This record gives sequence, C-alpha cells and structure tokens, in this order.
Amino acid sequence: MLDVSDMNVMWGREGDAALVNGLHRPALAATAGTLERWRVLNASPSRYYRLALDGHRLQVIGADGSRLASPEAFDDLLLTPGERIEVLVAPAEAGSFSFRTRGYDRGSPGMGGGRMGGRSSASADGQELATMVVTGSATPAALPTRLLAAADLDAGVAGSERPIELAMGMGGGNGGMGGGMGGGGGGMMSFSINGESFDHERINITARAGETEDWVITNTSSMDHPFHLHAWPFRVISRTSGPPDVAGWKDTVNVPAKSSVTVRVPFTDITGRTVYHCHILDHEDHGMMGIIEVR
Ligand SMILES: [Cu+2]
Repeated sequence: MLDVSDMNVMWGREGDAALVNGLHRPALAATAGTLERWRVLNASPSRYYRLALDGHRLQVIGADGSRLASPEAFDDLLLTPGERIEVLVAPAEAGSFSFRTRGYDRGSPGMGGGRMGGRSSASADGQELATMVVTGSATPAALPTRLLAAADLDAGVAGSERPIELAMGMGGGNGGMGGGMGGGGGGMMSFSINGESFDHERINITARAGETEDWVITNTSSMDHPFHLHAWPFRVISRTSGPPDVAGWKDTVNVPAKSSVTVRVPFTDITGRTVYHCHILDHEDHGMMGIIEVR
C-alpha cells in the first residue's frame, strides 16, 4: 500500500501526467467535412478537466446516461471524475488543433492550519491533452437536429426533498460519527455525508420505489466534490454555483465548494441497495460515501 499523506488524501491525488486512451498527447486524425464523434470519460481519480478544442466548439449530444434532445454547443466543458460526455466536432479546414484543458479552480482543503504544500488548485491549467490533425478542406458537416424526444428527458414532479450534506475537515470533526479514518496517518481527517462516514453495515437512506425525490446536495467544504449516485439517474434542476449543466440524464454532478446543487431522482425501474459517493476516490475511500436502499 502506498504511503499517502493526509494532505494528499484531502486534495485527492492527481498524478504527474494526463493520458488520452493510454497515450501522452496523441494525434487524433480527422477529415474536413466529416463529423467526429468523441465519447469522453474522465477516468482520473481526482483531476478535473475543463475541456476545449482550439478553433472548434464542442457540440454535446450526450451526458453520463443519455442523449440530449438536440446538440448543445459549448466553448468549454467541465468534466469531473466519473462524468462522461459525448460530443460532435465538425472540422472544416486542414490544420492541427489542440484539445486542451483550461484552468479550473476546484478549491482546496483549506484547513489544517498550515501550508498546502505549494500546490495550485487550478487543476491542469492550460495543458494540452491531444491534437486533432485535420486533412482536407470542406464545408462543415451538418449536425443532427433531433436526438431524443423531450419526453424522455422529463424527470416528472418531486414528491419530497432530501438534504444531502457533503463535509470534510481536518483536526476538528464535523459531526462525522465514525471519524472518517481509513487507517494510517494518525491524523484527524473526516469525510462525511449527512454527518456520517461510510459504514458498510449502515443503510443511510431508505427511499420508496416509484417515488421521485429532489436531492438538495450541499457542499460545506472549501473544495469541490463530484457527487455520484449509482443505479438511479437524475436530472440537474438548479445550482447556486458553477458552469451550466448539460441537459441530459446524469449520474455524477459536480458540487462546487460552499454551494448546493438540486437534482431530481425518479426511483423507478429497479429496487435494491447500492451506494452514492464523492467520485474523488481518495475522498470516497476515506468515508464520503453512503448506502441507499430503495424498496
Ligand atoms: Cu470529494
């Protein structure tokens, strides 16, 4: 097992290099006049990517769990750990275009009474991930206009509201009953949801099959957390902070520092027991996770 400092766990480890399909800064061949369809997954354990492609807009056609009703154009897109997007790119002229990140500040643990190790929290600022190499010259290919019936994106009406509080702390506790320790270090880190750190023998939330709930996810900490719910996709209803959301069914949503996001979750189709958690793996592994049972 790697020896990891408490502060590295608080930040969430990012590693030294960002790879695309296992390669460092690969070239992606494309032809002018032909649509490119990219399915992008953020498989990094902690790293945030605010994605942009020089000279092109990203035409989003899908998010985590579904298509959109029609393509939505973005100049850049924030993709946090666990999130997926599907985009169309319409190259029109020959050249090399950088697929890159732009700066994004995901906050900092902001506590512990000391230096943060001199690290910038603006993850991968301005880093090139890959290059799209376009040959030929042509008018851009037409985009599809209709992808999914609007009714398929309807989350209905919520019958109740459930507060979900994401908290982390160092050296003081935040009410997390289990203390949030994952072993090692001897520190006093705590990671909790609704005041409880993960316990595999405790069901934290019981919901009723067939009902729809609004989850008001509040992040009390000074850094972002990507919240992930297994099994039951949701729609983002509103947020108090952060870039606009894509309009599709989601299973992971970024909750920026000191802000809240409301998502609507229909508990339909299946019953059973699974988990929800922060998708920064160091946070999840140290307790920012809970068990939900729908019955
Ligand atoms: Cu987290």
